[in-house]
Amino acid sequence: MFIALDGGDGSGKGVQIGFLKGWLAEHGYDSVFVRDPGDTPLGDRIRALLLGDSTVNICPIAEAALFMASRAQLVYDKIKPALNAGKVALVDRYLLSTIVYQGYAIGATEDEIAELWRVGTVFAQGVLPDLTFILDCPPEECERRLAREKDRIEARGIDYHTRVAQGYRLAAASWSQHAPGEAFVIDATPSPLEIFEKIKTILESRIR
Ligand code: Z5A
Repeated sequence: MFIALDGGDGSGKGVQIGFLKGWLAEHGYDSVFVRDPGDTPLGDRIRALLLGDSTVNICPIAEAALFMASRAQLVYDKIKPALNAGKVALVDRYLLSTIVYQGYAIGATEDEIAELWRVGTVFAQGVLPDLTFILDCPPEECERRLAREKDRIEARGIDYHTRVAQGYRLAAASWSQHAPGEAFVIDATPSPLEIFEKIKTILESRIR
């Protein structure tokens, strides 16, 4: 089974992934965890370029292509082998992030969004999550939670991140037109344990 956690930066993905890893281990599931972008030698270099190096100008389509290239390697090196071995693959962000950050948040049209899903699916070699949990958190609250230096994308300001939050809801609403599997929007403002209860209930009803 392939499970993705997605949502704005600071929405609490890392905390929920910690709970999920514990739950999976407790219930005897062998799992592999990866974060996107990164987690391969190529992906880590692309990640540093995309998020860390503000001296290199990257145009929007190149940015989308770099995120997709990092993911292609991650699928090839880690996700496909894990799934083929019968393990649960757990990812922190996936193609949905590209659809939202490089699509909706920059004002892409519905046709462009559909094209991004299509090309993104090719780069992901057709390997898409069975279950996607979207942590829905107001950008102002996310920003309050993140008391650290901002990366290139985090530094884009509140308007961009408001479009990111809206983009997640739009993507969830049109999910079945573009992707297999199921996506669930989870309110990320209650306590971490309350959020995990909701995720766990859905997971228990779906996991094989
Ligand atoms: N990006 C992209 O543009 N296109 C793509 O295709 C992909 C990614 C794949 C990757 O960032 C950046 O790349 C990201 C999108 C872009 N940038 N932005 N903006 P990353 O991997 O470095 O980090 P992140 O994904 O943005 O997440 P994060 O900063 O690590 O945050 P998080 O994992 O969602 O949250 P957290 O670490 O679990 O929690 C943050 C804080 O909030 C922490 O102090 C927690 O204790 C606290 N927290 C968590 N839950 C709660 C609740 N429920 N209440 C109160 N406080 C909480």
